[in-house]
Amino acid sequence: MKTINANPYPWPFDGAWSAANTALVVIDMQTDFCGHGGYVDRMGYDLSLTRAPIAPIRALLEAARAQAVTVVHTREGHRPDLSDLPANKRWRSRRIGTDGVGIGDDGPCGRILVRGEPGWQIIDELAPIAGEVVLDKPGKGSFCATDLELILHTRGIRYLVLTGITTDVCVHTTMREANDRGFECLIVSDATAATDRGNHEAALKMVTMQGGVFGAVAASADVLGAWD
Ligand code: C5J
Repeated sequence: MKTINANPYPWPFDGAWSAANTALVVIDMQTDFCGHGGYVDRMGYDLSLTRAPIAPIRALLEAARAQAVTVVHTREGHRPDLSDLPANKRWRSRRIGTDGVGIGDDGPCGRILVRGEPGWQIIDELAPIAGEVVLDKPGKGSFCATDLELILHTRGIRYLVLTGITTDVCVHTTMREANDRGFECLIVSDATAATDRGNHEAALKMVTMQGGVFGAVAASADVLGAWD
């Protein structure tokens, strides 16, 4: 694969990525974050923001599948008995909006961010196919309380291309966790989004500080060009 024209350095740093040692990570493209009646919609945020990366992610998924690049899909959610839902996470989530409804409570798409509920499902447009890794996580980062690190090491993966929502929360937390574990990370600017445009832009900018403190940033067109 070709080195990508990324910011602040051509990615990856050593040019040594290949289909075999790279994973495309698609974070939390669930109805609760980008679908009508889901958690983000109920909180009153502009859904067009979190839906914007759907088409770029689809293009990256198609390219990754064609090249046999490992694909990892994550889903944020909690056990139905809420035994893995910290009290402060639930309490904070209930403060948004006027009805006191938050994570674990009933909404139009079932219980919010609860495993197995309609709102928790990955949207149809980006549904995983057989053989792809689907990872359930109770937190914002994909490495906390999951077997992601073990799966990546078992497959010999050292390079991560990060997509999904939201840029400033689950994508950034995952990128930071991965970077600290020695993975070389690229975040795809138009294949990620936040509930606030300024936060999206700030999160991307943070990556580029200190010579690329967490990795680098590139547009999906540049990733696709390198995968051709
Ligand atoms: C949030 C996420 N924002 N997937 N989750 O609560 O970023």
